[in-house]
Amino acid sequence: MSEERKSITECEAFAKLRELAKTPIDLTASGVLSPERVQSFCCHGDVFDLLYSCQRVTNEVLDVLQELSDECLLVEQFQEMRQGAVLNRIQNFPSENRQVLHTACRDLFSEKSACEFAANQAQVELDKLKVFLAELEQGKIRNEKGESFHTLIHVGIGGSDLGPRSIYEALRAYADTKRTIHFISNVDPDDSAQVLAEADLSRSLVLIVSKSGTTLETLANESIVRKALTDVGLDPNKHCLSVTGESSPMDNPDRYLRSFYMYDYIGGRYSSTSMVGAVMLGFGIGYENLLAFLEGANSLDNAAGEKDIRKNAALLSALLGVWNHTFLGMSTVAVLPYSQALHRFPAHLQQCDMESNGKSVQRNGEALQIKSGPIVWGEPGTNGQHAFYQLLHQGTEDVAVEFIGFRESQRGKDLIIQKSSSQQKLVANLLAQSMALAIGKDDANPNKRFPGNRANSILLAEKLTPHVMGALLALYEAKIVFQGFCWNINSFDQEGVQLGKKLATELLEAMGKNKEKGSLADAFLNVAEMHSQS
Ligand code: G6Q
Repeated sequence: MSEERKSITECEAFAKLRELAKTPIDLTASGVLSPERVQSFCCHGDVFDLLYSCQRVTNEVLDVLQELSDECLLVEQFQEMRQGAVLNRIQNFPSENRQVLHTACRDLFSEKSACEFAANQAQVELDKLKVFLAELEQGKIRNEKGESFHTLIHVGIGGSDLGPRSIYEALRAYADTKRTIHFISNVDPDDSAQVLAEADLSRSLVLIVSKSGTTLETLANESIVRKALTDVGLDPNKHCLSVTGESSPMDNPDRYLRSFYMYDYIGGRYSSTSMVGAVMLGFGIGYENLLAFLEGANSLDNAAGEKDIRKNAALLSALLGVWNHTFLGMSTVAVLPYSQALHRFPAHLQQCDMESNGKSVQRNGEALQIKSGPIVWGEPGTNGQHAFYQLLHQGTEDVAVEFIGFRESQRGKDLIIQKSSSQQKLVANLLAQSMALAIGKDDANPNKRFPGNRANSILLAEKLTPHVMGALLALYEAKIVFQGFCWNINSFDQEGVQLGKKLATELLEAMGKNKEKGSLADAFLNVAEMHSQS
């Protein structure tokens, strides 16, 4: 099927949507936000409800979005991906040419997996991790003095940091309070220095995570941490663990207390449910919670196979995004979780979405004729309300908003103050913002006028548990993948990050040759000159 895919602009639904986008529904018009609309524009899933009455769509638009989904074979491609199709490629040009099988890492809970070989490989690694965690628990693995390890320092960057870190932050309420997790990602020496100043190295495991085993930042940080261990008389090989690709330069079990694999069919930014996230999460929140997280992700992957867009939250969310971005021209999406635990989740989505869909070439190698991925950003509410919501309500930029909320708090520690709990205040604020963006407010004073008609939706679940976090992660992964299929781009490579890396290496060399103070500008000019001549 791969070569039969239509570009979105060739779809009949594309022209229809263009036409419909000339007169989108006005959410501020009287009676539009009716009880019927609020009730029927709700996609109920096992974990999430997607409330989308405040999106600028009608049933007619939804019907054509369904046609678009069918014409672009979005669900068929998603299923092909899960079964191991080589989707990470650009036709007729050299490319990574790989399968895309992050979903296999969690396809471990039914009799038959969509891709048996990849699920088997995931199971082998998970079993290794289970044994390792049990040995730590039983005191079979200890430090030189016979003490237990109570700290883990996770060293990695990009996909080997952002997803795992945001998930750990999200699930800290479930963490073993006797254990501590630190992260080092930046090559900025202050990042490692800060962590090394705080951690008790003798009781620390250091997890080096790099799929390629060649990433400059991670290798530099590994060396810094190894030296710090050696400096206090510890043997780094007895404290360091690794997660890397098979036969990468880091695939050397002699240098690590334990080594785990991730495979080249899992992209870095999609790797949180592989060993990249699992080792640290297993240590921090325990094996059972890790399994619940994986199961949540798997349940969402299964739900994403539903073709009816009104019954598939990931697909609907993707298509609402395409409607807002491609047809209504909104160039940016704010993801606003009303949950402090999700404070790093927008940062993960920034990478997952923008590195996946920030492309301008189609899968057939031709230039894209429409805009691809939007700019994604966000912060938790209510904090964001006291920061950038001014622009959302009254600015000249039309920002699509995706709220995420939970009926219950994670920890259940709350207090009734002025007749409401803090959780109720949080949820009331979420609903208020959604409504204010949609309906606006007229005023004789132009400076106090709220134009409204600002598209937004709410993803609502009961409580942020490990299972729900897994489902949330997988929902966004599926959303991003569906949008990439729709725009006919390869969402799985990242050529756009290569040039800067290459120039940094050249600049380092040039800086080495010009050691005197003030020579940074010279180094910059030397390298720029080399390239403008080439
Ligand atoms: C993600 C990207 C990128 C990658 C980092 C770290 O999809 O490929 O962010 O995860 O560059 O790479 P390594 O895991 O190979 O160190």
